Amino acid sequence: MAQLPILHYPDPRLETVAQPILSVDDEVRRLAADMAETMYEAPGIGLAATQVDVHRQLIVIDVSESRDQLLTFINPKIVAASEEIASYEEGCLSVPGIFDEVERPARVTVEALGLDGKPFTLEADGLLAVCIQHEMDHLRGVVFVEHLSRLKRTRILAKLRKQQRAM
Ligand code: K2U
Ligand code: ZN
Repeated sequence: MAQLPILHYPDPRLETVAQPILSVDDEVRRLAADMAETMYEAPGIGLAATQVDVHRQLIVIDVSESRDQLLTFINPKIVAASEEIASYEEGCLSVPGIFDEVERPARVTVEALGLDGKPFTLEADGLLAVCIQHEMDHLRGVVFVEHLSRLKRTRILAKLRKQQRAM
């Protein structure tokens, strides 16, 4: 397995819309394993293929305290979302050091393929629901800061540019 480099906002490659995976083969399974290793090392609770500059519909998530409950979603689709909205302070491995409140549906139902190529359906709430929606945003080319106000985004960009100059 290998750790993969993570793209940092505002890299335009993060705006790429991911393509569906047509065949769940060993290459896809190797990519998922590398993404999981990258996520655990970061550390993070989710990672989308877009963030490692692979524009295919694949996300890995582990919201467990024990860090041993890995979920892999291939070609995920949200097929139902609650009217109830929940607010959660989100971060992103592609936007280091930035955290802010984002409002999203509190519960979602997701249909996807597993690493065995078989379809499954998952009902999620809490942090798992937030993470699934956050990662699926990445597959649409959307970073969580796009949900914030223009003023906040401007301030975040200035902070990130200052961070990058200091490196
Ligand atoms: O996309 C990413 O970079 C993964 C995020 C996942 C996330 C989803 C929803 C809410 C917050 C984060 C990273 O894991 S950010 C780092 C992190 C780690 C643990 C808890 C919260 C944030
Ligand atoms: Zn993210």
